[in-house]
Amino acid sequence: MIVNTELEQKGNLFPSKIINYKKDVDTLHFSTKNGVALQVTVVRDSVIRFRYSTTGKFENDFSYGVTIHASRGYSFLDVTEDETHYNITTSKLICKVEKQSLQVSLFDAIDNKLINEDEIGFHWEECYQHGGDIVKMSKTCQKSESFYGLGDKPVDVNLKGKRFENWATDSYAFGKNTDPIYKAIPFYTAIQDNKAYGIFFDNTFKTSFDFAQERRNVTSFWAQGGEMNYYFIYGPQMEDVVKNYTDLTGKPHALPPLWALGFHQCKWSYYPEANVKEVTNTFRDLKIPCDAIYLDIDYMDGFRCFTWDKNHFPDPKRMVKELEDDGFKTVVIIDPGIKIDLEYDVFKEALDQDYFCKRADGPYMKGKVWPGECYFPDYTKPEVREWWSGLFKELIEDIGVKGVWNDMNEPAVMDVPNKSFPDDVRHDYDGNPCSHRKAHNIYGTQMARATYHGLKKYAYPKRPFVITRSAYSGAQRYTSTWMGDNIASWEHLAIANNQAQRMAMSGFSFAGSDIGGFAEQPQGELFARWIQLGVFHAFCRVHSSGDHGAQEPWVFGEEITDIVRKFVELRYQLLPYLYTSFWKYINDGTPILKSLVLYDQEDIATHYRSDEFVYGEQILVCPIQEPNAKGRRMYIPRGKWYNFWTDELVEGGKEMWVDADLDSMPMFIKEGAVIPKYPVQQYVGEKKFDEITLDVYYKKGKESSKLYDDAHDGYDYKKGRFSLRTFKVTGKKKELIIQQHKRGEFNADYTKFNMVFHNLPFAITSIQIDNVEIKLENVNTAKTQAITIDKEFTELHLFGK
Ligand code: MIG
Repeated sequence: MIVNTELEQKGNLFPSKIINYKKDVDTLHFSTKNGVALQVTVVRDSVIRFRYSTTGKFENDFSYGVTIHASRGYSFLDVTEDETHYNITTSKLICKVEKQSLQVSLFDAIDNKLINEDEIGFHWEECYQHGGDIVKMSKTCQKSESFYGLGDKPVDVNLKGKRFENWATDSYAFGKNTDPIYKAIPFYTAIQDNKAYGIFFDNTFKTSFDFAQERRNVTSFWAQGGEMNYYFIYGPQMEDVVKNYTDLTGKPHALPPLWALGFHQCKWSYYPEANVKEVTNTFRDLKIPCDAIYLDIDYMDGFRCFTWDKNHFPDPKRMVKELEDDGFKTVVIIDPGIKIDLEYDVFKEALDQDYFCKRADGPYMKGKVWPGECYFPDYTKPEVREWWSGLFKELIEDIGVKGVWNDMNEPAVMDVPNKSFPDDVRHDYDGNPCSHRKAHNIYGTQMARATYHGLKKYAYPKRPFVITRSAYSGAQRYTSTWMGDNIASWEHLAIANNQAQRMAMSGFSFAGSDIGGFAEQPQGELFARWIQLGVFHAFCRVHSSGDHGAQEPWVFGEEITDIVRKFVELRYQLLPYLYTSFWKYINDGTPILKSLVLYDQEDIATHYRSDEFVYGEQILVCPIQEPNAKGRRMYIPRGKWYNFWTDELVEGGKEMWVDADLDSMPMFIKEGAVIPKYPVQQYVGEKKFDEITLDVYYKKGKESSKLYDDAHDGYDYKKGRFSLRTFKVTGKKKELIIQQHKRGEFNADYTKFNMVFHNLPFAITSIQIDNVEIKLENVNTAKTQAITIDKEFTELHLFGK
């Protein structure tokens, strides 16, 4: 139950008038007559941090959420004072702090329009039970205002009218609107009057957000402890808000290895070895591309982390090698619970070194998980993380496992009502000792972080791959994620769609759901529709509990197998497009999926759309989320789009019916786009190819597209060994020009581009490559017009009549 005394204002305390003000470089310090202190820090021109203390003293300024790599610095800062306010002006924002009440309002520095203002503003309630305060913030909500973000919430895209809580929770078979679930990402973006701003409430205690639910005109957020400490991030474009938030909390430290963007197959559990091989062999026999196979908890000896059940897996190193020779990377699960067993070296070592979490009065935190009674490492202690990283040496370096899957790290505990640690458990919190109330939401992220460092070290010179269930803001720096235990139902297909979009707009693009559903079993039709959605999520994995039968792509009959193959092949063809989108994400925080509101906020018709999204920047996708459908109505955002399957050109800015039998799905390409495609491979790196395809979609006018490439693994790309190509398309009535700009030192194996032209409105009469006319026999005019040319061209010019 969320307790907010907002309405009654019972027990609420408020700042009084400002009596002191001091400026210290980028930070303004205010203090009030009743001892409240406010620090306003200008992080960037469009990012301002607000930090309040009710005692006049601040805690040690430490955050797991904000990265040390965050950009800092502003181009302009000016502070003035008038009778009623202090006015802080940057090149993007004007922030006014009211002298009598400490209330804050923020304006666009260019047009002076109000963006957001405090309602009551900062206030608090004393927390008699635990000490400290319940810190609260309330802001005015404008009539037309909409809200987005908050990580994994299983709800429609627009959050207006709803209230949420952040407390990482193991939520087996959660449903639509279940709250909270696995993650705690206290960040949202709001849009009003075409101005988008974000709020990142960097507080790891239990936090709550109310988006005009309790009162129509008020948005509020509060925490059960800690500081009122939030970042105000101005756009005015939503995409810029998301980018700035991602910059603040961190982009992934490295690109994933390309295989991690392939298709993954998982189940609880594949064992023994023969069963694993049967699955992988069937993928190859049926020619369904796949790059990764997962081992769930049963591979271990009695669920002891870092051990193997030698009956089922007599020689893991050999097996992993054989799988790898067949193009499969092995990913294994590792949970936080360490079995209490004095014969077990991992347990013994952690006990001897004092690495386990303890209760307030000293005893160990004991909890039941899969191995039985367990103790749990305190991953919030640097020394413990270091030790944990080291445990991966054998698994990664020797056995050859390529990825690690961190589960149960909310942390989840069985057979207790709150499903987790009790509040009094102590944590180091990197030298800021605290109780579980403060460390709970960050526990999973710190585990994934320690795992990531282990893999990074022992997989070197290859890139690590980690996946986590629980996460706090910033976890995206280290790991990918999935949404936990969903259900094989049509409703959950829609939830998966919304969660992936929501995660992307919460700075965490490397995400996906258990395709087909974890609990229960899908019918073939649902499985096929879910695959169609899943191939457009950066993390693409089939997983199920196995309780209700098999969930491999071939168990639903031939028709479904063929549809699955078709869409997984499409994913593999589009890998260079996804990889380029991932590069944009790690480069400047651009989310890989864009909900329509993020794609075009100015068009208010997008503000309540939940189903459609843009994959990368130029592919519009809308999954079919109902049985027996022959198509669906969907909203096409403004601009012109080509139906991917028919090349029919449609004008957006309206809702329309789109045909999509079971073997198809609504998919559109933005006009002018150049979409790179690989040949189909059964796994990443299976083939060396001499050419790749560039699908060019004619546009009258201009459009620019990018193609990023590198060695697909390793770190040479960080030293300049990457290739970035920009294709500028200019279409005229009877001409099409494609100019290529190249950057970077990497040279891919392929030497040619097969240029395929879609919907040229003219018949080609001549072609020039870098001003040299080429023979027309070389043009394949069969269906679409195509031509194969050297990849190093600078300008391709088509003339027609
Ligand atoms: O209590 O490892 O969400 O993906 O297969 C269940 C067994 C523990 C929960 C994970 C799920 C995984 C399962 N785990």
